Amino acid sequence: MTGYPRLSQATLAAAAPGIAVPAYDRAGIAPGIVHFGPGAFQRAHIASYVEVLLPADPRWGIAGIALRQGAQGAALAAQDYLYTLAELDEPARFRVLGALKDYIVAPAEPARAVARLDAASLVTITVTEKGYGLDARGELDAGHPGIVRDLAQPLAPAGLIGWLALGLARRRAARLPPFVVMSCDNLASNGPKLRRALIAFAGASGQADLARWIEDELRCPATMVDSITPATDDALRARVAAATHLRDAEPVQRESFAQWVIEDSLGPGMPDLTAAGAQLTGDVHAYEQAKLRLLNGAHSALAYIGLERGHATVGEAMGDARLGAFVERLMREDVAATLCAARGLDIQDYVGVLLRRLRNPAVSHRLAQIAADGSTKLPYRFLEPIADLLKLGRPVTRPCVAVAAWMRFVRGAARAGQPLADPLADELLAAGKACSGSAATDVPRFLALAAIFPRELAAAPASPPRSPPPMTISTGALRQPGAGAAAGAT
Ligand code: CS2
Repeated sequence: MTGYPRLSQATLAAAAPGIAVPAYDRAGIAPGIVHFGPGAFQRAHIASYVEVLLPADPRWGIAGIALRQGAQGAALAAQDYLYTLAELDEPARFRVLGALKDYIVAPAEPARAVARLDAASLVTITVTEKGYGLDARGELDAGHPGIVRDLAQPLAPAGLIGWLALGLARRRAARLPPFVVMSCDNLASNGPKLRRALIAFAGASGQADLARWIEDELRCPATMVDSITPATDDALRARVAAATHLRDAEPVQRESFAQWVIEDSLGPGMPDLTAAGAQLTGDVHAYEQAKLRLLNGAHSALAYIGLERGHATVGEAMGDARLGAFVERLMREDVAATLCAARGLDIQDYVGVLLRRLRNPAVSHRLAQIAADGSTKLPYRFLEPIADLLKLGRPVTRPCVAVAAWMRFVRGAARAGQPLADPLADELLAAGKACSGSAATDVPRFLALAAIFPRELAAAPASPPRSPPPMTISTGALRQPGAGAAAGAT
């Protein structure tokens, strides 16, 4: 592996035969897209759609803006922002993508970030759920430390909302139309939430005119993005070098399946993403909800229950007959009942496709990766479906088992003195440490975390008749399929 040259524009010609590399003139590509959060998901998913457009339309190169320091930008710069995408299938497919034209670490080079934003027509975003500074209701959290900081210094922002507000204020001052802003994070109603957060931020920073202008002018379409993207590791680097004959420090990998559903409100002057395979629809909410509750919900259930049962990857957890069957019933019998219909989306067929994807032997997806940031994922993956099931008078046992498994996961980390990757790590570890082992007192400690559990849900009396209490801290239902969760933590 070490004998191969480092991937760069100059070494592209050395790529192994059959490896697709950018065949267009990269020097002529203008970065019409700015992307906040140019991590593995964006580079594996969004950039692969944009790549398809570039030979015919050179306006849509991507300038990535990272909001935190990290080594990735320098590694990508050393390869002229080229990197390899491995599509995991039998056999895997490798191609070098050239859509990324720049990668700016905003705290290090704020002026360059501003200049890129000034020149963008479309701003796409993957900063994860925790990057928005929203409260449990999905509104701007004016007490969030990052928001407080940016409200005090709107001309030198650090967070996503502050940066977007600055870019929009500059457009307005220059009497130019705003860029289109597209959240591609796993957040229910991501577009409307982002729009409301920007309006609230502009208002709270004393820019009432900007708030009104955003309200009147800004397009913020909702989107659903989907492709399972395991984190980059040395095994991938070695595989990529062997296949491409080039050394790539920052390759990315994903399943070959990819989906991008975008609310049909982009307006004029946008890249033709449908030509690259994206779907435009008026029904994005239905797609988004089905994906978040079914795929992401299944992922989190597999992560917290699977880790407890000694599994390391999604494939292993799905291969555990009891857990696989449990997750299928969670999807088909519980979550499916909470979803709204959309044209062209048959929920039971969709579940069938998801189950095949979760069992794909070509993808090794670590449960620990999915288990991170539980406090931001639980609400739309489990709590909203639980609230809907309660309204429908249906049992909530299975989603509650998944929530209970998350509580045990947190408690386990606290007891073992391990760190927790979660924006609420301090509060969660404190709750976990205070656990005695009795569900009757431990569960309420977690339910009291108002940033995660809405008051009404935490106070909800147990579910419908004959169903066990909703928050039993046990995976007992797995051991007794159909019998409901057994109370009591061990
Ligand atoms: C996963 C997602 O890590 C997680 O929480 O559930 O990253 C999931 O793989 C993607 O949303 C799939 O599109």
